Amino acid sequence: MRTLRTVILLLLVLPGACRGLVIDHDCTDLSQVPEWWIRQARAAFRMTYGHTSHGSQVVTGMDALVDTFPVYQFFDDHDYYLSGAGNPQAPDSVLSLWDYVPGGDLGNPDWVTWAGLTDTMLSNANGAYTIYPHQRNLVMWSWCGQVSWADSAIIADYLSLMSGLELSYPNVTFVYITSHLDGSGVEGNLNIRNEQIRAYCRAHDKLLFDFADIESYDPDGLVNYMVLYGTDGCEYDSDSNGNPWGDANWAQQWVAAHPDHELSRLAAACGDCAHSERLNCILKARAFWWMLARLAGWPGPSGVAQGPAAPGTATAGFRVWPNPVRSLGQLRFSRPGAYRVFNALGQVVAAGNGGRLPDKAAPAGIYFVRSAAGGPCRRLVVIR
Ligand SMILES: [Ca+2]
Repeated sequence: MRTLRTVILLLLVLPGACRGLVIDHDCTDLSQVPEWWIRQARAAFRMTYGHTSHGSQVVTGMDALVDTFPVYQFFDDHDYYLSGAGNPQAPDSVLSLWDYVPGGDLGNPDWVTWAGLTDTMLSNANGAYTIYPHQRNLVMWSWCGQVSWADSAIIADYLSLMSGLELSYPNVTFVYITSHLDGSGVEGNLNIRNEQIRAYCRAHDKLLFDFADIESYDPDGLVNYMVLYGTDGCEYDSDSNGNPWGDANWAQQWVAAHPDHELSRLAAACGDCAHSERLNCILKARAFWWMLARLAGWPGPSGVAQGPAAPGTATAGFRVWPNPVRSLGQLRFSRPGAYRVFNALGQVVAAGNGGRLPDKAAPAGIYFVRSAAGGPCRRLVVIR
């Protein structure tokens, strides 16, 4: 109990600038993300993605993206860890993505099985993995259509289970997610439940991949099609009768209006996008890579220091690099002073003066760096 109180207290005193991250329709323009950060993300993360058909949209788009732009390399090396070294392993510089692992989705076969499967996978409690630890540091699950009929208690349970996993695995980043559109508009149960997820993530500084918001906008971002009863197939109500089905389709319209745009070419090269238009899969994939770049340390389009010439984060205050890093002692700071490094629980794992930290190996994961002189804290990725 004392430990729990301590954890809660530490969470409360986490630096205010260590905010959560929301990935939405404003996060699909990868031309804003320096390639250097994509490479950092590839090297930093070893993830799992449990999903069924709707969730496959992200990976379908990633496949199309890498076919045109090899920098977005990823590789599924689940068999290597599952069955042994005879199977191929993702190179250190390539994103390791276990696709469809664990099986099921957030509502399939029920509302809670995914959490137990995640726990078993991460801890290898059933000994399923021949090679362990398998070094997973990013876990994502998606919904199928279940949020359309979920009530508030079910969503509260989802959020609670996610938070519980975060406490059990402080060096693993967990991606919260909303569910795809279903044509029920602003007042529909789906949007109300998605808003419940968003509110929780905002209030608790979580990482949210806003699946529904991404498919609510075309690349111009001027119209919220969810309000127009947008569907998972990108249909919307264009004649104000409240019925989107068989009506207009924003993805088809956008591609027709921009036939020579890079996005249209990518969409044309994309395989079947489950339940949806290929443009939607491309946008989801681009948002996904944006998310990885942010997690790897890219400060976002408003950041000052971007690209290989200045690989730190420098929106204000101080910069710290390299990021990702293997040992805290390798870190360098743009100004001298006292620094502290927190883990995801808000616990101080290292502290030092003069712009140096003890040469300490911390477990791989996401950390936060704070300067005693103030300013925003910095997200730091430690890799092995
Ligand atoms: Ca209509």
